[in-house]
This record gives sequence, structure tokens and C-alpha cells, in this order.
Amino acid sequence: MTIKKVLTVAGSDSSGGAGLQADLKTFEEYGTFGLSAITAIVTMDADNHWHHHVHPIASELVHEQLSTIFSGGSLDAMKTGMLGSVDTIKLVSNVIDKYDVKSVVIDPVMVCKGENELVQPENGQAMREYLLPRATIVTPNLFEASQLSGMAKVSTVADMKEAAKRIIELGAEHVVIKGGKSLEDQNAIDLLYDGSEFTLYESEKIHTNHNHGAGCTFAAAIAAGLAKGLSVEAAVAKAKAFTAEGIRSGFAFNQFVGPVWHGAYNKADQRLLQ
Ligand code: PXL
Repeated sequence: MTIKKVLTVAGSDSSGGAGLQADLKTFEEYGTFGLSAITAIVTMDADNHWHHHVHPIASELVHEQLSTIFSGGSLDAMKTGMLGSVDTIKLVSNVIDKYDVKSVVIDPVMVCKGENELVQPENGQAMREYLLPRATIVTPNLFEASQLSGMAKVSTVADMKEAAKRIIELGAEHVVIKGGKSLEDQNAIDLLYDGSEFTLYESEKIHTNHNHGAGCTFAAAIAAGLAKGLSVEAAVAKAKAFTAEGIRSGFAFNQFVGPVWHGAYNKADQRLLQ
């Protein structure tokens, strides 16, 4: 068996639930070999309501990391998260082309939970222009779906379908919109669209605030599933189950944040390691 290599190009979340920490833990749980290029370091201020500070890494340094990573040959999949700057977004798009990366998961991170300011608003347009056309799948939440589609709000399944159509027009092969807790529905619904068919993934909402990192974990799980040869539909289904288990085992890190636990799915079910 050759081990599958999966890359994350993402920010560091020192609190451990989200960002590249979530990605690498998830890759490991899937039995793949994780690599990372750090694009930003995010710190949170415990003396100021857990306010986030984003410290981007110079794109030259991101470039050096990517050169190191690709010196080991081709990868089985990659995932992007918080990208830090427009220069880094352009760099990542060049790298996808240069190394002909086949399975590319774009998590269009625009906000961190608990914060209502857009992280680096200029990055939204660059992601639409440079990354969506190269995406095997893009994984927006409702807010990110409204930003990418240009819709004022996305809050119902009908809105999600309209947003999905608009996002596919930007060039992504697939989009999965995460309904999550804010969807106006009793259930947690994720909607997958491939340009012709909609697939709804429905499960019970889990009522907890200890879900920090759920979005990163979901996208990382899709990337690892694709690396292991799953279809997009199957990778999304497994990622949803993996993330739901992580949310069920979420815990309070401190008074402000509760991360998901990435090890929960395998604890409950050994199948992923087979
Ligand atoms: O969950 C979004 C996110 C992504 N990446 C990094 C983060 C966060 C939120 O805290 O810190 C690095």
C-alpha cells in the first residue's frame, strides 16, 4: 500500500481546533500523510473577548514551503483554508497548475466563528478569480456562499440551490454549501451540486457551541477522502459523518472557545483506518 499524501495550505490556529491543526489531525485520522504550508498565524486575545489577530506570512515564504513540499513529487490531494493575502492566493493557483494537482478542495475561509468582520475582504475576489476555476470542490458556509454568489442572504435550501448554481458558474467542478446551525431548517443540511444534480445530505442538528474548527475539519476530510480514491459524493458523505462525530465530542477549551475533537470518529468506528 502506498501512503497517500495530502497537503493543506492554511493558517495556524494555535488553539488547535481549526486551521492547519484541524487539517493535519484529520489527515492523520484518515490514515494519510499530511503536509502543510503555513499562510498566516492567528492568535486570539483572551483578555479581549478572544478577538482574533491574523498575521500573514510573506508569500515568498509560502513559496519556499511549497517548493519543499513538491520536491517530494506529486500529491494525492490538497486543501486550502485561510490564505493570508492576494499574493498567496495567486501563488497557490500557479502551484495547482504547475504541479497539475488533481483533487483540490477550496475552503473559502472568510470569517472565524464568533467574529463578524470579514478576514481580509480583498481575498474574496481573488479566490473567485484564481481558485474557484481550479477547484474540484469548494466548501462555503452560508455566509461565504452569499459572498461568493453575490446574493444578499443565503438562509434556506432554495437559496442554497441558487447560490450553488452561481458558484458553479465561477468555474468550480463541485460546490458543497454547509447549511449548519444557521439554516432555517430543523435539520443540518449540506447541499452538493455538480452543475447538473443536487444531492442533499441531511442529519440532525447538534446543539452545541463546541464546534470550533468544524468547517476546516469537513474540508480536510473531503480532501483526505479524495486522496484515498473516494468519489466526491462519497467523500462528502464520509466527511459529514467524521465532522458530526467531532462536534459530538467537542469540549470547552476555555470560556470563549470549544473545539471539535478530530479523533472522535475513529474512536467510535475503526473503518477509516482500514
Ligand atoms: O474556522 C476558520 C479558521 C480558519 N483558519 C484559521 C483560523 C480559523 C478560525 O479561527 O484560526 C487559521
